[in-house]
Amino acid sequence: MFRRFAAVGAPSLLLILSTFLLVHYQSRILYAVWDGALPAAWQNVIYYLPLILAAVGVVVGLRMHSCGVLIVMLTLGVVFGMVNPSEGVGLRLSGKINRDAPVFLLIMPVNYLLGLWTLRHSWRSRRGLWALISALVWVGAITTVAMGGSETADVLRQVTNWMTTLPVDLTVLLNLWEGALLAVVMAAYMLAHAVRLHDPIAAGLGASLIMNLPSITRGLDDLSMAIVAGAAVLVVLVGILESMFVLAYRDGLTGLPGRRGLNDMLAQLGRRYAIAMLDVDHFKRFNDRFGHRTGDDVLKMIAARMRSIPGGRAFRYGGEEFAVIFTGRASPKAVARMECFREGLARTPFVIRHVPRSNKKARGRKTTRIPSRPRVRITVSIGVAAPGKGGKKVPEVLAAADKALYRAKRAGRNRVWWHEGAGIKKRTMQIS
Ligand code: GH3
Ligand code: MG
Ligand code: MG
Repeated sequence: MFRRFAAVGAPSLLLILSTFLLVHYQSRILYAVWDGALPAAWQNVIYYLPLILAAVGVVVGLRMHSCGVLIVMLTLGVVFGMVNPSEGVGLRLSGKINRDAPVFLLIMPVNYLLGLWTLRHSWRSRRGLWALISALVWVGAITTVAMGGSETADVLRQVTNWMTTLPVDLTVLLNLWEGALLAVVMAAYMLAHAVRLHDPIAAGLGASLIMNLPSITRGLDDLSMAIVAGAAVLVVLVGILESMFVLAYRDGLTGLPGRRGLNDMLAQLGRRYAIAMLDVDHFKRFNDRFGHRTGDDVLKMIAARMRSIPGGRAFRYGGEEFAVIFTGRASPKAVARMECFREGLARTPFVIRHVPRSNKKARGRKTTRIPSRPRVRITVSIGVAAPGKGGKKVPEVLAAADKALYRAKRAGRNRVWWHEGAGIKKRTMQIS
């Protein structure tokens, strides 16, 4: 659980922390640097930065076909773009919204939630289009009210009047601290969602919502506002980058790094390593009997167990084949550890929860009656190889591990075979 949280939430947490520290101390540090070093025109760039980043985010959202990203980026761009400058510097689209107006409380949590729910929907789908229109109408309505009266009190009064016409009393949301609390609760919901679904974009959204807190609860000067706004956009972009990394390197079913990750690691290996290739025994037969979904569960279970092989890094090689790389001091122990893994797996029966009724092959076989929650023994065959004294190259070691695996299959499956040293004459030893 902690590893999952660290994987999806660490970049966001770091950004939150550094932004808050920067906002707390920036006046002294940044102004001191600027005063001597930067020409005035460049100083202004930072005020434009949130809008530039939000525009990049809109382009990324369009490219990803993600309605959620589009909603959040447009919301951040419009709201921060319209905030009133306190010292008359920097970019504001219209400069109409008071910086302490309740727009943040009303717009951000609602639109972020819409964004979270439509992250995987195209803005051209029906649900996506409705969410996008609702988000924009919501931003438009609240900013129009906020722009109608320049005083915060006026805005609050107008919105409160409108809210009292509703069947539920929502006016408590307009109090700064209760509103901020709502934003924190929603951010926690987004982080929980991120950890559960391993979704770094949701983590970015939660973090971004927290970034808005200083704008909600305290009056910020222009520079702090620009930093907070920039960070609120940036943390979502970091989440998107992280999710692209996950897409490129992680296998979607098992969560293990895939072929690309394996190739990267193989390219970085030193002199001492061992490669184990693992293949599930008779898996086609298993799929035919219990269905592909249950087959997928088996692959997930094997991957979860492989994660805890000591000293080894597991990869999904493809299909029902996996690879484990041992480096440095762990490599001489590779065979023993793979043998231990094989034995443990074979000893633990796999309980099948859903026996497919519609599986024609399972039904057609009249002689094999399947009990309601059958326990099945899953076994794997493993081939291990190391460069040995001859100093074989990585492709040769990979081929040797593959060959050892083939021999393990031919010898009857559910066993580990080991192939070491240079040249084909070297003995292939059966360990189990
Ligand atoms: P052997 O013991 O010789 O390895 O026999 P096998 O049946 O495991 O080998 P074979 O190569 O004939 O079949 C591999 C099967 O693995 C076929 C395919 O349906 C299944 N498979 C590959 N990838 C997946 C997957 O992602 N999910 C599921 N459920 N099955 C998969
Ligand atoms: Mg295979
Ligand atoms: Mg197989």
